[in-house]
Amino acid sequence: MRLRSCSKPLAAVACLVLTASAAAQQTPLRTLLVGADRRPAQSLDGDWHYLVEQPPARELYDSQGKIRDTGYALNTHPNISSGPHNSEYDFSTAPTLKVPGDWNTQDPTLLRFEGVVWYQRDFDYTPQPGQRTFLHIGAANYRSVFWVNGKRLCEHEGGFTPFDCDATALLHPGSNFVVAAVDSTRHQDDIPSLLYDFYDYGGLTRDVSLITVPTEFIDDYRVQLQHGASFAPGSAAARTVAGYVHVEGAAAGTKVNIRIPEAGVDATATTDGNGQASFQAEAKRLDLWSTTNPKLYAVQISAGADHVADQIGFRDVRVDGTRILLNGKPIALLGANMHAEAPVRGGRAYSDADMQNIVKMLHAINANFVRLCHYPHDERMTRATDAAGILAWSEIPLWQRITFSSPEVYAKAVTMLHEMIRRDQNKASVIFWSVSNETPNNADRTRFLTNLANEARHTDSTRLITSALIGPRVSEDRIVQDDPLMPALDVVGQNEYIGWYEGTAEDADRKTWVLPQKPFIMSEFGAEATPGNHGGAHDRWTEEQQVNVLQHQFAMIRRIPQMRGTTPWVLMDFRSSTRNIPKLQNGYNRKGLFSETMQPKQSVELVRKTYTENPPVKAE
Ligand code: GCB
Repeated sequence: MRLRSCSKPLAAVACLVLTASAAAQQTPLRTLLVGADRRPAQSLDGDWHYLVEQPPARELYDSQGKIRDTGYALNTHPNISSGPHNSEYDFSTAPTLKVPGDWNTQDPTLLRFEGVVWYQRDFDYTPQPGQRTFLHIGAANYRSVFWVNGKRLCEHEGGFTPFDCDATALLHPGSNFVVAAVDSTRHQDDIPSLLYDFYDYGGLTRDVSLITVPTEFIDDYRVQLQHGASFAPGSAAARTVAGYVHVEGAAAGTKVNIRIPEAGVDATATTDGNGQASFQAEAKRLDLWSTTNPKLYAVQISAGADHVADQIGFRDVRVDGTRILLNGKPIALLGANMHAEAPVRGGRAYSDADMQNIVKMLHAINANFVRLCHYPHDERMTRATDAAGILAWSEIPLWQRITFSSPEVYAKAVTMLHEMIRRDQNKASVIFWSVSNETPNNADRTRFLTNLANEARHTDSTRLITSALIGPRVSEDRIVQDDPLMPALDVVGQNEYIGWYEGTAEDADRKTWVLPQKPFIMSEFGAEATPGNHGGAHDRWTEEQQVNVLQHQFAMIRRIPQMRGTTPWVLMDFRSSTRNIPKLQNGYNRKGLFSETMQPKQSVELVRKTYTENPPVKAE
């Protein structure tokens, strides 16, 4: 998919123009380079000057709410000692923020700031003839606008997915500058909308770089185990690798080469009129990726002068009745939820060290699964789960209530879904695309999410589509889940907080669940415990009560035959502006098994022991 850049105010979806024609190749593109993190790049991470704009942010928006291309965007310097009075800002002497990184945890005055922050940095650049250069942005929360050398380059909406803007025509040899305005202001028609239980970390929260590619370049590829392989006893081992490579700007008949030397794959294919080359090749030997053997292969893709080298695992995931099969074998998913919150340092997670700390905590509970909440995490996270053999659930930030009746909001959701899928479509660990979390059961919502789930399946039929549901019909102790969204899902996530938001931990012992014949995951349950706070099993906010709630939950889950996975809420305490009980919460949701500094609460040992010795769910 490629997107032409456009100048409509901040509505990326309005700019979505699918183009198939190679003839339009000189038009600036906004695209999404698959494997961007694997390409040689000129990093623009580091110190960026910044200026904060208080609402209503008139430097960025005119009185109609349209983006202005004047003022800060031009990065002029004030005449301080001579000449006429002109501008009253100066990036060159302004303080700096680190990119990647949220602004909230870097400047104490911005801890709770939600609004517009302007960023600027200089960089040297040497154009290379016959090449295109993209500004790659890993994520900018929530809306962002970029100017290069004083000219508008692109805009993006959505705080958790990457985008690439073709800056070729705006760059020149020598010194250049880029200005970005990032707006984290909440609006009703955003995704997420006005209210959510996680922190609105603003800024350029992920890597920024310049990626240079030839005029004809690989922008998209999928290299996977052929879906639908037979794993039946006696059948030949599944080892057909299949997929496609898309070459932007390529004429029909362009040769594409896919090599996986260790697996003995050396395939060639040719592009069709849309630049797409499909291939299928028998591997001489192929170790399938699994939780116990997370084997990744070096994959080399080339087309003309362009090359991409990736690391890809090959596996199959599917549903059979109420079972989830990984490489043909039933699997039980034992995990936890996790926000993209940096352990110890605090703020948005972005570094390899952050990801390794998260993996360390998952290992500590003997998890083989993680639900990455409630938005796509940094790509380093799914690289880390690929390497560690931890299966992952990835979700778009469609949290509880959004404007389900709006076609514009639906278009935004589709864009976010595509951006999420496209970035991680070659990650073996990612087995679930989740379309939402805890949405109200009504006709608009059901239509919206059913269409979105179908869109997800249509875009990627090799993974399972899910959503975390809430609010089943409760009649005394009988819980009947009959949400009409379920037919659109392959696997159903069920959230509930018996013992915390409702009743006592022991109430779980009496519940019976009436669920359709589908695989379920108990995707949220838990209780808050202030780290180091001790008391009896019924004393709220204590580690002992958290353990008690989880114990009764595990016992209840064990009695539900369709349950194939559990993810307690949540692996680690996380910052939330809605959690304001002094001393007990201090701005953090305390349902973590670990504190925000990775101190294990008593529940860590309970979960580890349960997952190791007596798992609450069976594979079949
Ligand atoms: C939920 C939400 C999650 C919250 C959690 C809580 O149901 O899905 O985002 O953080 O409950 O702690 O209330």
